[in-house]
Amino acid sequence: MIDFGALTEAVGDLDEDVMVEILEKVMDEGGSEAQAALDACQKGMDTVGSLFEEGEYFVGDLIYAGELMTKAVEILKDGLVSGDGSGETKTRMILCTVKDDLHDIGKNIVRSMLEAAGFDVLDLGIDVPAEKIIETAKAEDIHIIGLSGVLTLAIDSMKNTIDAMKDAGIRDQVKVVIGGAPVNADVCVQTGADAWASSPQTTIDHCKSWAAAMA
Ligand code: B12
Repeated sequence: MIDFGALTEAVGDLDEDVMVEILEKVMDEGGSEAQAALDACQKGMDTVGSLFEEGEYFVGDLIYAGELMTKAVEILKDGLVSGDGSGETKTRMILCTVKDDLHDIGKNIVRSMLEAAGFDVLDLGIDVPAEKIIETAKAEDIHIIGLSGVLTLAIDSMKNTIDAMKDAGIRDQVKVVIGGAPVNADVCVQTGADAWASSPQTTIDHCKSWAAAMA
């Protein structure tokens, strides 16, 4: 029996030893609870964020929390990914963190899971300006774009990016899915994206249905 509350607490307390111990137990038991464990870790990151806002934690703690989350994904990876894309022609897509935002842990998780689901993901990295995304989509003939952002100001960057796609005349030819902590249905409407997701699985579902319609 996995104690997910203790896992959330360990991440919130930045207690690497306890976190690793619980995650290894999840994998020793076959990894079927890997997604639930990831969700528990993500809740722990919310605690870290709140303690940062309250002045209890500092930027160094955020950096360490990021390293913990990366480690958590490394341990859980085999339980998170359900590969079914091998052998098929892979749909290429772009994924990146939008301009002015440097957070990439969530994006990297989404990338790993999209790849496992059979997508060929062109990861443009962090703090990516609209021009680079548009240039790449045109040059590589890409029709699915995932935009990630964790800061509130990332919402503006997402909107600006999608507006720039309209100005460049490619908006009708691409599907855009957005994600990250501040993203919800309202933000989806506000930015003009086609879809939004808060979990990698929902992201995969959107991208798969678009890829099927484009095939
Ligand atoms: C770790 C962290 C950092 C690390 C990031 C390391 C890294 N390599 O990413 C570092 C130290 C660099 C950092 C820096 C800063 N941070 Co910071 N950070 C965090 C923290 C604690 C965790 C973020 C995280 O990784 N969460 C875990 C991941 C897995 O969750 P996720 O990103 O939401 O991803 C999931 C889903 O959203 C979805 N998803 C993600 N991407 C995508 C994309 C698509 C297309 C789809 C469909 C789905 C999807 O799937 C993922 C998996 O389930 C958050 C607090 C929090 N609760 O989020 C603060 C937080 C985001 N940071 C914050 C701040 C203020 C900062 C700084 C300004 C601090 C400073 N004074 O310097 C800088 C900003 C730098 C910048 N310009 O971006 C604030 C943002 C406030 C705001 N509302 O804008 C937060 C909320 C903390 C807080 N409560 O104050 N940070």
